[in-house]
Amino acid sequence: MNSGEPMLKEILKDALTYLREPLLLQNMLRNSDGSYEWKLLEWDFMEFAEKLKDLKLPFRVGYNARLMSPQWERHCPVKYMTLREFIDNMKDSKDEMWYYFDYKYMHEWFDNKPEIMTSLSWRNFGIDKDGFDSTLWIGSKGAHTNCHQDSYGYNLIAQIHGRKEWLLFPPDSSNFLEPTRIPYEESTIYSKFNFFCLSKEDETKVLNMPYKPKIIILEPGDVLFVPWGWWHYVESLDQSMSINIWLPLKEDNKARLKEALVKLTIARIGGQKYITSEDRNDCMSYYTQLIDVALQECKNNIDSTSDFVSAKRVKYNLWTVEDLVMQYSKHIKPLYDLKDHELEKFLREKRERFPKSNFTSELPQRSIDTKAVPPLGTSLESIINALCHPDVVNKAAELLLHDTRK
Ligand SMILES: O=C(O)CCC(=O)C(=O)O
Repeated sequence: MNSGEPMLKEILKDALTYLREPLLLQNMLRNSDGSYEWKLLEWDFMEFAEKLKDLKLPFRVGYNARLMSPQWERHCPVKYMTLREFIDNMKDSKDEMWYYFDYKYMHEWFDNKPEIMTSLSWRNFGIDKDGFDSTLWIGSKGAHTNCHQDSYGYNLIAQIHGRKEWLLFPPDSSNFLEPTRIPYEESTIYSKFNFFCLSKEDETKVLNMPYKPKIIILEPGDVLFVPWGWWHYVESLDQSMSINIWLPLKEDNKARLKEALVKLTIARIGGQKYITSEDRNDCMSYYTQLIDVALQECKNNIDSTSDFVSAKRVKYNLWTVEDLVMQYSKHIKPLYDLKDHELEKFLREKRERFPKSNFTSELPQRSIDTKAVPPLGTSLESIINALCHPDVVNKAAELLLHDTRK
């Protein structure tokens, strides 16, 4: 980063914990001579592949086709390839399928490769972390992550290769995005909408929402800041690679309580089969214990947090997005708000890029999952979604917190 702006990392360290609008951070990963500070950005795809040698990576496989429902992560088949095989296969590919090595903690895959783990660092954002705490995403054209909201923390995403499109809806959109906890993933609330290819009917619903999305196409070297609660749909526009890190927030205690309530509800009403094996526990008291622990953490934190925030407000002048954009225009940009007609065009083009003859409602699914996960649309699923709706869970968490404070 340019030595003329040494304060920025100190400002960001603090500001990223309270800003509520997503931001594009540019020219943050370069040295003053223009070279990249991250070695990872200096290596091209092939150089990176050579460092991974024969390591086989699991790529989720999906269809570049017009499908009725989202291609859920857990339902996709998986193909193991080295990165070199992935690159070679994609050269001859007609893009009928997409492949995604996604959501992979780097320490789980490259712990024995220090050169890779230290090839990036978040220090220019005031965060003393490197690859160990970061997550890697490598995908082909069309690889995507369905629209969802993360329960915890805020997020920084660095684009390394290729381009990725991010569509972001504010946290208040929850009531309109048809939240679902099936498929269940701890810390992820999915929307039922298939933004990869929205049906005409769903397009009308999205266009009628009172909240409009922001959009950004990330290019290599760009970093995106996603504050807590922003819903996002993400798609690779070409062969792409990105890295992200989730950073904790004080508010995560309450989110943990809400996640524990969701898990208890699903398990108690007979939905254990929806809970992934790493989160599943057949002993029912386990789930109530999770709630007790989360409640205790909230209780321990409530007073100190509110004291801390108000003391900070008095002591410092908090930076607004407008001030930051004005003062650091070379580094910080707001995201573009899609106008109604642009959103309509965006959604129509996503649907119409695939021929209608491809339209199919079912995907071939990974065989091990078809027994474990019943088809969508069962009444148990509807009951789970009603009881685990963010409004219901928020209210339950508030009542519990109120009760324990007495
Ligand atoms: O890059 C992607 O496909 C999704 C990333 C994401 O959901 C996240 O960083 O929270």
